[in-house]
Amino acid sequence: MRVFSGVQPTGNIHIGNYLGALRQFVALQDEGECIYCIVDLHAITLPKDPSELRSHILDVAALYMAIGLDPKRSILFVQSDVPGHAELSWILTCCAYTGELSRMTQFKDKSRGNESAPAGLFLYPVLMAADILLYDADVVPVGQDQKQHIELTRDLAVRVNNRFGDDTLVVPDGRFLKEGARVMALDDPTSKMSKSAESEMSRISLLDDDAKIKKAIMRATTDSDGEIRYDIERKPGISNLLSIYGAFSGRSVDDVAAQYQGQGYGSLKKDLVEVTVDALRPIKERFCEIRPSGELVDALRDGAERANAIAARVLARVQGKFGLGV
Ligand code: AQP
Repeated sequence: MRVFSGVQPTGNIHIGNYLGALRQFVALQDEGECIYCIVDLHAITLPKDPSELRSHILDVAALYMAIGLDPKRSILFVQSDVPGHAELSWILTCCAYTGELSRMTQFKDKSRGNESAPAGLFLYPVLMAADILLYDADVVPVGQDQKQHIELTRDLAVRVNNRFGDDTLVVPDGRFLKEGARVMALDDPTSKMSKSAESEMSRISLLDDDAKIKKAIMRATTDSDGEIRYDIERKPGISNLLSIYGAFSGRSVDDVAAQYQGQGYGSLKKDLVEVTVDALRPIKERFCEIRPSGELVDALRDGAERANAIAARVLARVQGKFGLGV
């Protein structure tokens, strides 16, 4: 089984990225050949400061390793170091329909109907499809927010295969977690937690210090009925806190909710601070060792070489089917 996934270096990885997707990356190392990318080409769909981008690329790489990804077992690399991503993306762009791309909810959210939204934002899902299909990936561990993009990837693979034969592209499956698959913003539990949201209080980054973690959780938006139960529709704030608690402690949300029956929101929040601080401490400690070490860049270079070898084979196969080149 081959596994592929990626993270955008658009800021510090937050607990939504971690609980929704990255936790699975680590576990999947025992199940198959894993390829994990830092998708910097996706990060420039909206303007980025170059030195900040470079620094975020290395931060994400160090966090990959800090959460337990082993560069010897998994291939860890930076997307722009493998030219095949952009090349396959163009081929797939020629197979994608403008109608299906206009229906992508992430494009609608980020462009908000703005005529001068970059075309890269519109084509982002095709690049994501290319990222996955370039490695003949069978499984793609991602958060719930990527479900629509995975469907498009499958549709494109099937469309290409219908034209050129089933041996052209592998049709991948998304792998979604149940607990923590969609972590919501702490200050607005109706929107998803996001790296690029303006307010720092909306998220907890894996590198946040204990005081910031405490502040964000204790200030998290809840409701006024005082009852601790999981009900996303009526109680999105409390449900989000229960879900984060459950995911970090390996317990079900119902189990956590039962423990806090009859208690105030303050005690749930206080304990959640402790659970979160304890979960993030070892990650932060490993990050501080890995980030300044030269091994980080060596691991990414080695990863890019291994990724390129696989990507070149798949790309040549696809180009051949399309009749490209001599
Ligand atoms: N709130 C979330 N809950 C659960 N999973 C999430 N993911 C993102 N946000 C949540 C999952 O994390 C992985 C990496 O995401 P990404 O960096 O590639 O892109 P994104 O989904 O656009 O993440 P952000 O944090 O919202 O970044 P910005 O603000 O830059 O757009 C993906 O598997 C994603 O599903």
